[in-house]
Amino acid sequence: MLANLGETRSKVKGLHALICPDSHEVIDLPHWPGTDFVSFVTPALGATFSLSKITAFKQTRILPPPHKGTRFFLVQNGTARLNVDNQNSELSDGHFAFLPSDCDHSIELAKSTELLCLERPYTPTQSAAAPGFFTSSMKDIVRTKLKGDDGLHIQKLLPSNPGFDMEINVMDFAPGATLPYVETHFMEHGLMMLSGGGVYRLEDDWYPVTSGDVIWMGPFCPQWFGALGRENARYLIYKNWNRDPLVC
Ligand code: UGY
Ligand code: MN
Repeated sequence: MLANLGETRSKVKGLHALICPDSHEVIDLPHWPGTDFVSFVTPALGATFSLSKITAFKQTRILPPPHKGTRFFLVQNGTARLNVDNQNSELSDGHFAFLPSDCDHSIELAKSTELLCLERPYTPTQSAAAPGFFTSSMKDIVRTKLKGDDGLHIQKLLPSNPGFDMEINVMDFAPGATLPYVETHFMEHGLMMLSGGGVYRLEDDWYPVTSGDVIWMGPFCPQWFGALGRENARYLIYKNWNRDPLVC
């Protein structure tokens, strides 16, 4: 019997996409040598950023991207040694790095290391200088309640300084917690479910989602989430931020 009858949970629609592990396409990219590369979100969908998963199948060294954009990566498993200006940072599970445009760097990945990587062009502002390179760890970022809800917490991985033209947050929902209302906003999102699951409303569709699923939400995509099950649902979410809608 055929194991796969041409079905997948993945969906691509006008203002959103849900990309699930059962439809991942693993490719080789010359500037990510020694890795399996899965691209979840790119400008081909209508997004202004790219979001990818990288798994090193051997020890390897990665150089800056072939574009002038910002690179953000999160270590999801294994270890990465980041070199910037001859200074090394050892990054393991839950550590992340922000690398501004034109930041010369290299990343040594140990075999089996997994990264989630977001890249996008930077939009400067006259009111603040472009931010510099930094690294941190999710466990060192404070957790605060969102809109006073005891069941919904947020961690802001990037500083709130207006030099940053994006936010990358972790949202943590206790079982049964939900976004307070259906959001519609001009910012777009890239999201990866880190643990747990629930139901995501995107435009007029409702999807069961679980750990490993990735979502792109375009500008003004109506969106809502409710956590289901017995463990907290956590997701990492990117959005463009701090810029006038006529500028970004
Ligand atoms: O920051 C946000 O816009 C976030 N609350 N959106 C979302 O979780 N879909
Ligand atoms: Mn939102």
